[in-house]
Amino acid sequence: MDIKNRITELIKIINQANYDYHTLDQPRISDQAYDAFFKELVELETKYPEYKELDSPTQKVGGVVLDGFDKVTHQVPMMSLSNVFNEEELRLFDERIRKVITHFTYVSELKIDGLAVSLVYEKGYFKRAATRGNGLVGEDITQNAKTIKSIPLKLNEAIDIEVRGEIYMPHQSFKKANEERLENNEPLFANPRNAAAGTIRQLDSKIVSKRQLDCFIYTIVNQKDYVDNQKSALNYLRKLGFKVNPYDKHLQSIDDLVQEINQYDQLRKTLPYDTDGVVIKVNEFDLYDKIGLTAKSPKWATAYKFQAEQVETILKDITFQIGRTGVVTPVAELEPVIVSGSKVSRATLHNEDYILSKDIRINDTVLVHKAGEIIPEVIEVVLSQRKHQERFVMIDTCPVCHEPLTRKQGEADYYCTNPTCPGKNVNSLIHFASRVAMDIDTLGEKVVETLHELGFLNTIADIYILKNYQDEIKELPGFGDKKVDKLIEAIEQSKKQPLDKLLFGLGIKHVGAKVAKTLVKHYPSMDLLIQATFEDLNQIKDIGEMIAQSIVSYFSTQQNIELIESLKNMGLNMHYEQDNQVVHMFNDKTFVLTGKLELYTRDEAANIIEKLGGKVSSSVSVKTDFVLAGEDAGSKLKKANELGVKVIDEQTFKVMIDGLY
Ligand code: 1X8
Repeated sequence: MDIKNRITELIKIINQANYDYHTLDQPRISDQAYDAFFKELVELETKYPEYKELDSPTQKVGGVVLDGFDKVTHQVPMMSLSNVFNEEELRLFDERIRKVITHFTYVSELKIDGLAVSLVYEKGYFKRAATRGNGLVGEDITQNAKTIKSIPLKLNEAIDIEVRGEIYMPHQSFKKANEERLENNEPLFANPRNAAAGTIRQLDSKIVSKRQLDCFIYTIVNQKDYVDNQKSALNYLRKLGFKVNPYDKHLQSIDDLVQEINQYDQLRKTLPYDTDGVVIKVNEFDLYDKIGLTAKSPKWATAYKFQAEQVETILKDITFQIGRTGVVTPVAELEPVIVSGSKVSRATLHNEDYILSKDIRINDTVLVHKAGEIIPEVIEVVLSQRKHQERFVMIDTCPVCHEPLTRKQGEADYYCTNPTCPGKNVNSLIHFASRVAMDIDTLGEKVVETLHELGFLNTIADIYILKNYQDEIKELPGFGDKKVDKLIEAIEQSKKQPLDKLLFGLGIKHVGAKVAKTLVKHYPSMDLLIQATFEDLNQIKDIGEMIAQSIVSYFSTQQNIELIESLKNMGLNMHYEQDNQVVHMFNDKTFVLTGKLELYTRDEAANIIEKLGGKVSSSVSVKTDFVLAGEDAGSKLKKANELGVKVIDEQTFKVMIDGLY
């Protein structure tokens, strides 16, 4: 088959697989098969860019980096929906329509909690995606939308059409994104909607691609040109290849809807994405003009908003947690309650400003919910229940070491700046040893705490002196010979960790795993980094003023320099080696092929060698590294033997390429 046809075929196979997996939720081919097709397509497109097609799925991995987003004027404004919050308001909505028309039906759909998006297709090909913006003018997010697997790059009909829907972040992607942010010391997304909003505004579409957003489409612009009613619109959108939420219902009256609402409310708790209500639309498009619009929203549709589960409980106390950077966070100690299905006894109060702005006081009755159905949060005080509670006053000394706390200008957080604060240190030791930093797996939280309590561990440097105390430690309850030997071994091993892991492990404020990696790429040794000035650092892409300042400040503290000196003396790796690209043993080697090959054709063998960095030559010389000899090899084999060139057979060749090819 010729290359162009193969590319077309691969695009078809992969797009179908994407559709089955991401739109229908019914995968039909294995991940391995998918990966193999994808790899083949990438290779062919790289080699033959002239055959790349507009709907190629390779665009879904992103890669375009923008300076900013262009503005897009919507051909038809993107309206918002009016809201109703209870049955009474819902019936009023129905009555207002009934004043104008008598015979009509409704369609109910789930309201997806994400960001509205408009997609334009020309002759069936995806052209542009835009955010809602202010309804009239939005932002061009075409590159980012392209990475969303359920947004088709080509429709099943070659039509011009604009459709609208909601981009959202499924719970699973949200969890993953926050796990990553936690590892990188970045602030967590409060809920999937914020995460989706933050993601879609990324200028680097590769990041968007990794975050795994999704998109439901629910309406067609100028829909009367295509279909007569909403039910048909949804079905037509499905037919075109869009992902349409499956839970729409055709209802004869508002009574039917009232009946359905509770079921929707139950259903939504089981779904892998957030919904915040039910959208109700009059089904028949020919009635829309008669029903009309308000300035902001249509009168033929509304959103019935679900109540987010909020539960009352007593705030028994406010305690303080100290993190490894020294940030002191107030925590609500609650009378335990069940919120959205699980027990909650503690909730974050964020910082002093949060508590004061809501005037939260100990012994108050408070309303608790789960932000984004996940993170427990105190929303507000039930003031009617307040008696004589005293105003909250932020502590001014560290709850652990009792040294004064400081609050920097322009920041909401208080810090314990005592470098030897034990509260800070246990956490900083745990972080240092953790898998994401120095990866000393036998030095977990409990072991650190015990060794810290007993005075063996105070600073990071103490970890590397533990071996001097191993006999003592072996006597401790719960330790024993084997465990301590393993611990010491793991500590020794950790000395070889890459420099970025060490940097991340030190717990320098604002230096997460990613920043650490960026730093070592620019400063491949600790000494170079220590000498870097604020201006040097600030010039690096992704290193802003705040990070640069924090690094300079860390390295200008005598204690920190001393710590690094002792770590250096104890033999920790202070240099960064650029990512060793895996170099195959064929790299830069010259091959001569001779004789009759059984497993590969000559071309195939030559191809493999070249892909792995080698060369194929036609004659044997002292410069030849390998002669691949098949059956009936003649003069070339003889020459190789004379010159002492290594001769391999096909089986050996296969073993050599296996695993890496
Ligand atoms: C917003 C939304 C609509 C639908 C679902 N989720 C939303 N967030 C729907 O119609 N199924 S309609 C809408 C709007 O018109 N602003």
